[in-house]
Amino acid sequence: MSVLLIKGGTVVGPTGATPADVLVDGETIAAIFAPGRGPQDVETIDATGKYVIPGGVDAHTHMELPFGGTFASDTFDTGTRAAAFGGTTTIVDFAVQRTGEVVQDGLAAWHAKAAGNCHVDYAFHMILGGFNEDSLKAMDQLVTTEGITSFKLFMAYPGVFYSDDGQILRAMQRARENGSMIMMHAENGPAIDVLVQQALARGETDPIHHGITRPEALEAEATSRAIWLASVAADCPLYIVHLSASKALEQVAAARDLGRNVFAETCPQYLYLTLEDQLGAPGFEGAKWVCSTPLRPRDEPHRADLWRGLRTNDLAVVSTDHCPFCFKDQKELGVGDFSKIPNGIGSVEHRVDLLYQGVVDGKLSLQRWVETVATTPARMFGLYPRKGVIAPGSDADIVLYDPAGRTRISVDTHHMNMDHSAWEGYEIAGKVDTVISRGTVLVSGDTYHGRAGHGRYVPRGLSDYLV
Ligand code: DUC
Ligand code: ZN
Ligand code: ZN
Repeated sequence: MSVLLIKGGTVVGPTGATPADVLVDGETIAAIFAPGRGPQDVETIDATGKYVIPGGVDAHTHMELPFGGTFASDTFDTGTRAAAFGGTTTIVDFAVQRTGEVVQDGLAAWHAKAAGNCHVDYAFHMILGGFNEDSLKAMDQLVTTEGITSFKLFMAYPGVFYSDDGQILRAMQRARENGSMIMMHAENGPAIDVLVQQALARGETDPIHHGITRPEALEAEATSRAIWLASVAADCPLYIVHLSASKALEQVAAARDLGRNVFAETCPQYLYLTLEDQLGAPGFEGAKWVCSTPLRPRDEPHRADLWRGLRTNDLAVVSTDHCPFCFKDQKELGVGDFSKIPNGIGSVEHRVDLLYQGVVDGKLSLQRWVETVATTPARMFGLYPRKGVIAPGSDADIVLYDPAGRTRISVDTHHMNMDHSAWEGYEIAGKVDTVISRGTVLVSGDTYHGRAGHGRYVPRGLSDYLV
């Protein structure tokens, strides 16, 4: 097993930024030294001028998700390689139980897709897409023997992944008993479907109508309903995924002020992109940014409120909801009918950079950057302290981040399996320099040293945050 000293950098974690040298022994971090006090006779990586941060943990990805008659275009191979390039060394992907399918069969299918193909470590949440009596028993089994401690339910997508309030309540009650977390796609699907049919009947078929027919009120209403249902289930832990709207955030903040087990994430697209500028792009171009929840109107306060929520911890985590589809043949399924555009944006490669830009812009502290992209997702989903922190005994998942570097995002240079970039032309005043996963250097400058099969399945424990 090789020994490696990362020398001369500034180690950043939730509690501060400190000049320190990090000793890696094999797959784990062995020690942290005051600068220059580590062993002299070992291999070194010079981190002078760089931030040394825990590898990113993206707690929301959808590799190969079946959706809208097609599949998300990144495989576990291409998607985790792209993640590595962007400084993310662990993903938590969503295994899927389709309607009518046995939960464990859905999980086995997800293991089969991922095993031997991942470049970085991976874990799973489980989507309960066909909730019934057996799902309740399966939840217990997944928590106790499979290392899956969080379950996603959908208040949206009737006829596909949708659960009604009774199903949601029963899942929440079971989660309260077995200690797991309910993750909620909080949008009122039946009401959205009415608006979609009305829009199509009026001939409103362009991509922007995807956003207009999913208004803030229907995200806020569903978020509020989920929070109330969780209170009926004895304060079942609840995590709202891809929160995009100010009024939904208000619901989360109010619950948190009462000390409730309510948490939320947002995604880079909601922090930067808008209904008018992207979804409303000319012609069919806006299809690139069709995702749910949708991008929100530019002149409303959503983006500023989400940045503030990240600072105040009403938003605990930034994930990507990485769900890429190519424009050609995939997004194009919705030409002439926005409701047929597969929902999703690909960002797994860019999350760490895009949030670092928030530091540069004065919207987040350096510590909060690391906390929201690595430490808190690890703690939220039972991966800590193995992941999400630079500390003796933790996995040596380490990123050297160069604040003097620059990243220009483009389809020409990204590594995701997509024929466009939702972030084309974005410039970040910083750059992922070196990426290490369990002691193995995957990325060094622009050179890739990783391989499919390096990434391992990581069974998860219960969330650290539950009261
Ligand atoms: N939202 C998306 O944009 N894509 C996949 C599923 C989801 O909820
Ligand atoms: Zn969702
Ligand atoms: Zn998702």
